[in-house]
Amino acid sequence: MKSDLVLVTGAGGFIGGHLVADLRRQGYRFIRAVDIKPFEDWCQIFSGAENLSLDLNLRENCLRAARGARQVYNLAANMGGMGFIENNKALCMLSVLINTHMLQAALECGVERYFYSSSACVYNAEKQKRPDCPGLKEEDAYPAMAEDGYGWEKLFSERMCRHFREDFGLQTRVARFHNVYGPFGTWDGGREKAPAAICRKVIEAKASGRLEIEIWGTGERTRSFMYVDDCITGIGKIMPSAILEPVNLGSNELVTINQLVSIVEEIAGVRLKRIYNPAAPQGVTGRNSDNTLLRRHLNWEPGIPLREGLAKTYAWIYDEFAKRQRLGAPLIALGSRSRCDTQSLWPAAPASGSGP
Ligand code: NAD
Ligand code: GDC
Repeated sequence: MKSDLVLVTGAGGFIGGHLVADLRRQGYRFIRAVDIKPFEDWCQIFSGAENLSLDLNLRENCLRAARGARQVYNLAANMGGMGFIENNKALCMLSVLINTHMLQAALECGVERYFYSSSACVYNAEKQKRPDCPGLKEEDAYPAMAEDGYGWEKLFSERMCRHFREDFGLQTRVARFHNVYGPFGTWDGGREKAPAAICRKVIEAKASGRLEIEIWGTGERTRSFMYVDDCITGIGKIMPSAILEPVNLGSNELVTINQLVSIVEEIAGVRLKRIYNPAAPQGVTGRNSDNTLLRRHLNWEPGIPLREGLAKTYAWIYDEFAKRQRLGAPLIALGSRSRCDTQSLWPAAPASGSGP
């Protein structure tokens, strides 16, 4: 019902902000948007929503957030790209407090439907050892060997959603997101994922005139990247569905990181010298989404082409970068700052290093 109170946690984040925007477009009149960040740090904020800045690690805050809600979309988590999750394993696991307390609160408050954003990081690492590995099917999460820290927490919380449904009757739905990108996503500071990071680095190279780009690893690892509009469409289809078990929500357009860089260079109209940094975080060797189960249930799967999504993402990051410049963050400082950020986490690439 459009008159239901709908709770979105992590609403100050990338996907949460797009979800609140979509719920408003659908005509939901009572949306409670919750995030730990102060409002000025929210990616998107809407005056028509009830916006709360609360720490959902705390049980009492989860009860306050869930009170009166009929639907809950629980997206709040401490997360980021490989540069973040590889260096913050304990912090990522502490998201279990949010997920545990949110499930308890949803049950106590009589929530009717509960969505949980899991991740492709739950998948067994052994199934992701080759760049050309087959798309991951849902059963490939077992035997379990998830991404250290973050992936194990996501897998544990998936199972808690299942047992809250089986034992207590809370109607939970779980989707495993595969690397989501788009406007309003984090694009610098260390939590960014590859698509936004590469866009930023290309923009910085063009703006500084230093026509080179540092690429983590060899550039030959593979991923699929899902544009945020597909993610939001998928959430909207999975929530009311009868899909009881965790289901992939990801693109199946597989690319190497080198191909990702080439697409962004083509969008930017520039060719850069590629400097490969094998000491930087790389994650699994190959990962793609098998959407057989999603298609069977929904007769739909993500389909926005990477080139199309990257063009919109590049344009948005370019505007954000230009705004920041106008605010006086001198280019070279910004360049050195982001390079410094990279070096602070692991040794820089050898100066003369060049990839394959
Ligand atoms: P994000 O970091 O932009 O959003 C997460 C939000 O949760 C942040 O705004 C953060 O402030 C908030 N949060 C963290 N701890 C909190 C707390 N204790 N109380 C309240 N709010 C808290 O990330 P995102 O990309 O929007 O991801 C949303 C969800 O989707 C997360 O659960 C993430 O693990 C999952 N996911 C995302 C991707 C992706 O590629 N973006 C992939 C797989 C899974
Ligand atoms: O960070 P990420 O997008 O996360 O990295 C993808 C690949 O891109 C890695 O091999 C990484 O080494 C490479 N890469 C090259 N240059 C760069 O400058 C860069 N920055 C980044 N970040 N990567 C670079 C993600 C998790 C998410 C989420 C998704 C689910 O792992 O970080 O939290 O769970 O998976 O699909 P990725 O795809 O390994």
